Amino acid sequence: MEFDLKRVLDFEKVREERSELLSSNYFNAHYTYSSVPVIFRGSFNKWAPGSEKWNHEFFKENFGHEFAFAKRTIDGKEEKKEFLIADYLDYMNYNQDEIPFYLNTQCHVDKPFKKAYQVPDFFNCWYGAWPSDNRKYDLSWLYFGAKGTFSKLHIDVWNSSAWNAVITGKKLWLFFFKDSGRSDLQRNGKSIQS
Ligand SMILES: O=C(O)CCC(=O)C(=O)O
Repeated sequence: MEFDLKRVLDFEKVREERSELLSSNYFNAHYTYSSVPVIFRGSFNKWAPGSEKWNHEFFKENFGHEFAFAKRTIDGKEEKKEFLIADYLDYMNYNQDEIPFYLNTQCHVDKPFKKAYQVPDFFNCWYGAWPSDNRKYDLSWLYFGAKGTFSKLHIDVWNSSAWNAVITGKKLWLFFFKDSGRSDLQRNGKSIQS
């Protein structure tokens, strides 16, 4: 898919920070409450010591035996397919699909893996601080994506904000600011006005 990035991205608004230098007050004022995306380069391996070893083989060994659903949308029609995660990791490398399936899973949330990374204090929120028994969802996902996979333009569940770490590969995010004039943002599958 070809994008004219200069037309859709407003690079001026995307800031970079050093996570070890940030206080929660500063982060909330500059990013959370003002809905501004921010990039932390090279920080994840400090939050998750050892994560440089989290490659396909690592995920195969730890989660390969789990099943998860992958989705894709072709001509507006969503298809869903269940994969053994080990098979999906092979599919990532060898599939020839024009629009490949994109898999996400929460199979890590009850496992020791969830403790393999520490999130900085400034990402804490009241929902995450609740005991897990009281929470309807654990808002944490692992995404495995073959080249060319994508998520549709959306607003996150409950209008929440998210942090994402790219563990291997490359990922492109497109953010549309409230004043961008886009009226096709999706919430719960329904179009909403931006
Ligand atoms: O990584 C993706 O494709 C989607 C991630 C997402 O929706 C999120 O982090 O809120």
